[in-house]
Amino acid sequence: PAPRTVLLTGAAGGLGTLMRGLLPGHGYTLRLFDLRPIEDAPEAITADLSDKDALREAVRGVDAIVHLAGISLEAPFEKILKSNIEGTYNLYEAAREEGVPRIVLASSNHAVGFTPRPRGDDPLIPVDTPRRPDTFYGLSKSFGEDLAQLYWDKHGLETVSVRIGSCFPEPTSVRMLSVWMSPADGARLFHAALTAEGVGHTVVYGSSANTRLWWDLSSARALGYEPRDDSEPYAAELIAEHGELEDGNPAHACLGGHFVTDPPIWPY
Ligand code: NAI
Ligand code: 15L
Repeated sequence: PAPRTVLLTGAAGGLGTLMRGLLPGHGYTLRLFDLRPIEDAPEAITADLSDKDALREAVRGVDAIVHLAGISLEAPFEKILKSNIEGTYNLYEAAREEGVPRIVLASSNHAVGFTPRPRGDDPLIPVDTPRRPDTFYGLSKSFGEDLAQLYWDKHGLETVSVRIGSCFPEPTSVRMLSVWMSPADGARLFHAALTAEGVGHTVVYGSSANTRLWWDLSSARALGYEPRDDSEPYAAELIAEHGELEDGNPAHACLGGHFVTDPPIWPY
């Protein structure tokens, strides 16, 4: 049977707020979890991913989990370790103990951020390209994908790891013309990831059907995802404002964009 009750972690965040609006339209009843209280949803569970008892209770009885909670940008290693690495482990342990069959995991393009972006006739980046994290943040997403593989191989807990590009209401940079995922396509992709049969551990890129796409969406399409949006209508205005991506600019050279060149955040 298709999953109906879904735990949405990170529900107070940007993507969580978008998905709170959109996933019910695909037939889901959401249980919400976040460190931060959610003003318009007093029933939401307000807890940290380090709180194992709260997590265990939160996952009890749900059909699936969409795991968005965590630090969503580069941060000192200790913080990434706590929220993204230990936090994701705690979530998987709670799911295993409570028998939740499937997790949709918010991975990120930054797990492969140091991969040079395709130019000209170069092929699209495949989903099995070697991981090349561009930050400790990207490294934590790389860990999440490996954790998901372990829990599938060892415990039969299924995951779709979604290497999200940029999911915001509109693309706001020239790079985002390639990596943008419209919120509506994001909900379509999460829906496909929640309902496709026999996913084991599947890794997909998360974006719309952009004209300037950099990566291969075929593993996402194989789940039944049919993107409907394309960033191209935003291209002329963004390029007029910012210019095209420059060939010699290292911040424009790789999938991860400026994450590749941003100075490290101290303390390590
Ligand atoms: P966000 O920073 O707006 O939201 C993250 C939420 O997680 C926040 O509400 C925060 O309070 C919560 N959180 C952080 N640490 C927590 C902890 N220890 N325990 C409980 N809750 C905690 O980020 P956004 O943009 O909504 O992203 C959601 C997820 O998707 C993140 O995992 C991010 O890495 C991933 N992602 C998002 C992309 C995007 O374009 N929005 C792109 C690629 C990945
Ligand atoms: C991410 O992983 C971040 O969570 C999001 O805020 C954006 O920076 C996105 O990647 C991106 O690459 O644009």
